[in-house]
Amino acid sequence: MSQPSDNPLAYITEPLEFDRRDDADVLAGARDFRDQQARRRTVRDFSTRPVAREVIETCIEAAGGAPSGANQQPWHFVAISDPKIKSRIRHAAEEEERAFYAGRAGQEWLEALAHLGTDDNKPFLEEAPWLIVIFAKRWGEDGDGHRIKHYYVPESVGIASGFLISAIHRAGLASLTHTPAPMKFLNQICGRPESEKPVILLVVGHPKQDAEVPKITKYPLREISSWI
Ligand code: IYR
Repeated sequence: MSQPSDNPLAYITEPLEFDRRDDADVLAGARDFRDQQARRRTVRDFSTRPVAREVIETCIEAAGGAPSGANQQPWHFVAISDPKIKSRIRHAAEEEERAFYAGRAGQEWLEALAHLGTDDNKPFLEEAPWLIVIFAKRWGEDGDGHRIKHYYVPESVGIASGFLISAIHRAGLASLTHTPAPMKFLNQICGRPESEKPVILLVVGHPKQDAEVPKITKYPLREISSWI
């Protein structure tokens, strides 16, 4: 193990903790995860059944394990279960969405969405037990209020969001990646600074009994990959 030093560019290591597996186990693990992920669906019919805060905390910890540019971890998660705040978010989101569906989106976008059956009515923002707003920290700050440049912010936050969605699915819960546009109102409601940009409003909970989802298909391996 290398020793700490006063050099700010010093590189300190620790032994890698790693589960080493035989080839059959590696393949079984890959298949297992693929099959598990294939059962994830974006859900819009949420039950009001509560979910313990500890579950959400644990899933956010999993998201925080994502890789990020220069390990700057340029994300912040605001978890909301307060019904009054959820109601404010619903009303603010629906206001934006009314304008979106009434024409701001443009014909091409509305046509692309038509098969998902979405509209400006967002009852899940009040019905689901948790909303998690994922913020991207566009820049950091040192102790003196100077800006610190962050690197690969959209990529890092996208990866962490994927970790979070997978953690929620693995826990046996459903989620919806909701993106009211614009979503600047979330800075104000969540009390987050200008340096942070809300990127996803993740709705989390149990699906309603008899929930329905749009009938969609995923592209097969040969269409999403090339092999060299
Ligand atoms: N934000 C809107 C519209 C919407 C946009 C895309 I791209 C989607 O994949 C789904 C919906 C809404 O949430 O209804």
